[in-house]
Amino acid sequence: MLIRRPADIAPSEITARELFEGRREFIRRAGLGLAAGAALWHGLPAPARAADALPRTVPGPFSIGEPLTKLESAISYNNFYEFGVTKSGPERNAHRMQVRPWTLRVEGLVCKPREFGIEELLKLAPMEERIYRLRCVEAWSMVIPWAGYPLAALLKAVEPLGSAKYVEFVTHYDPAIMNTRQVIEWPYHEGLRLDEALHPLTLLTFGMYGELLPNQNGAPVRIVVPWKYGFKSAKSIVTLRLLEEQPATAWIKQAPQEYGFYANVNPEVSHPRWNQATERRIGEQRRRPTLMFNGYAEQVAQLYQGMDLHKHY
Ligand SMILES: Nc1nc2c(c(=O)[nH]1)N[C@H]1C(S)=C(S)[C@@H](COP(=O)(O)O)O[C@H]1N2
Ligand SMILES: [Mo]
Repeated sequence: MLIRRPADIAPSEITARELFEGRREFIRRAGLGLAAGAALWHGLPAPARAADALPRTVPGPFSIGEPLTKLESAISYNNFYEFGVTKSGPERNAHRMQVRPWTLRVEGLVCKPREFGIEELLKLAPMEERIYRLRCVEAWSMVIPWAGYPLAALLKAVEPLGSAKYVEFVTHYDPAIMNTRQVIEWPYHEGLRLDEALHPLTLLTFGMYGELLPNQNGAPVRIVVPWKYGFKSAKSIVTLRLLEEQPATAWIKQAPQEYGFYANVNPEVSHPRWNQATERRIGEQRRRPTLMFNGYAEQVAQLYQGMDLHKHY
């Protein structure tokens, strides 16, 4: 299902047509079960959609025209350490997580702290499909059609105070179903500077390939920050906290000499244990050069003007 897309075909047309064949397989592998059945018709002249299906998406900005990673790879080759440290662990184990009901709490330096139920959150802003690269610090990358809307839409709804400078994400942790060995500190936590969080590329993400997220990809709601290494894109988030000070993150606590707060994809700065100048697109044999800011330099380079990115890695 390697999709080569002529420039004149909208991503929405491609996903409706080409992804249809993979959809049965998707639902089986992702364990989405009956509720997702109605969403089979996503993008087609359709009967009523189930209440808990992904809302209809519109094509969003910033999509790239590169071949999509095979669905089968995107849902079976994952990093989700709470469900195991191997790539196949999350697909095997993440079905144990209950993703309904689910609430996301937004708190800290905001005028209107509150909880959002997942159903309300799904409808807060128009759902877009955006084809983004995701590049892991381990030097592999994927191209995935995500579904979501800018995180800025949620932040605006709670009205950040002038003193808010950072956003911290805390993800779900349940020792009864997740790794209890402290591979990294649980719950997994990550953060962004407020201007990064408000950037229109930063996507509050609910789906992929036209369906709700499979658990192993961070259901029911995750962040996707496409110009940063994948570890910034926290999965299965439960709390979003606005702060004045830069939050400590799970990976910085784990290995501060290897993982920085910014984690911008940067081919010019080596990871202490490996070079970061090239990457392997999952499904390809050859290595390709890694692009500055994962190819999104035009959109985000100005956020880091005057910063030494060798120091702020
Ligand atoms: N909660 C949580 N979120 C997480 C991780 C994790 O271990 N736990 N791994 C991160 C890393 S290292 C990567 S590369 C991406 C992988 O996302 P994907 O499996 O959907 O491709 O998720 C990120 N989000
Ligand atoms: Mo990663």
